[in-house]
Amino acid sequence: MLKKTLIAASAISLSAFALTACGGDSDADSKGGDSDGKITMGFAQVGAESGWRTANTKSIQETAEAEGIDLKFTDAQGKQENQIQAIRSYIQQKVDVIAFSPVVETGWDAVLQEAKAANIPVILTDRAVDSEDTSLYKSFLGSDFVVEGERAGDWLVENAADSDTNGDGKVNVVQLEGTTGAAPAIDRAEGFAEKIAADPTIEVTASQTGDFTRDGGKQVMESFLQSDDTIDVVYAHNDDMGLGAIEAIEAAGKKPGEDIKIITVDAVKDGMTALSEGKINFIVECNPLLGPQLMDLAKKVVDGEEVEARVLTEEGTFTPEQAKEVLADRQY
Ligand code: GYE
Repeated sequence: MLKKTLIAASAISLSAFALTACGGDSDADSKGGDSDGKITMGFAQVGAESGWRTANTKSIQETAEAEGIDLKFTDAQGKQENQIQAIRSYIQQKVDVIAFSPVVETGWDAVLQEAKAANIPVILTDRAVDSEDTSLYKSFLGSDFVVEGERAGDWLVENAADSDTNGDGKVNVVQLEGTTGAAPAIDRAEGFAEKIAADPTIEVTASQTGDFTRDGGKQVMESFLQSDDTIDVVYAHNDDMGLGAIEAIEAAGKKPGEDIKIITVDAVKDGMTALSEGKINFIVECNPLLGPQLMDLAKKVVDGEEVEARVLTEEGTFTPEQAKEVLADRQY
């Protein structure tokens, strides 16, 4: 059903959108925010690839409901073309505001221009787009992924001696990358590389995408372990891939957290549990609870208020001891 609607929407050209807009679709208008004061938001989510994403979706859905915002929600199953189709269908439905978390950084200009031509404000949440034209969106709400990568790199530089688990004077790191072309994958690799450059004993010996999933992390780690028995450290761009790597390491008869150190990003409950058990050594936090800040921004842009072009979320880092302290109170 949904697939059909989306395909139909994508087949409509830009001029057809303009015509519909001029003709005034009364049905859509009567459902829109203007007549009953209720804001309609179209949200195009990446997918359900990780614990982080599940918590993010829940936060958005629960906050929209609490704030009386009519939320139209689609899950793109990790595919950019699905997100583009969803955004086009939101334009056609004349929602008041569009928000989305772009699966990859590039390739958004055309559809964002269509939203702009239809006078529908767009808010980027969680991930950025790589576009020269910043007038295509009102604000970008989310973490600084370069800083997250730097925090992971700083920890490794500080703990380099301890992390040389086989004592050969070198710290061999394998990297489990997030989705290829996604902002958090690009930036977390960059921030990490910048920091570890300070210590010539640390080297990334292999790096491959695990697509931010547990299964992806497990499979890539299995192949890394088969071809290299000198791995000291895993740097995974999210908890889920780190958890997959733990399974692969245990299956290979090694002890995660001891024989091979593990650094991850996110700090979702399963990650924090593994951290408290000493199977992960360090987690850089990335907060998925973007719902309240997103709905706040949406109300402002729909009211025509100026908003900050960049809204950052606040986050920290966790060691195993700190994980034990905060685990019981964590919401996600
Ligand atoms: O770290 C990962 C998810 O974009 C920040 O996407 C998000 C990332 C998050 O799949 O777990």
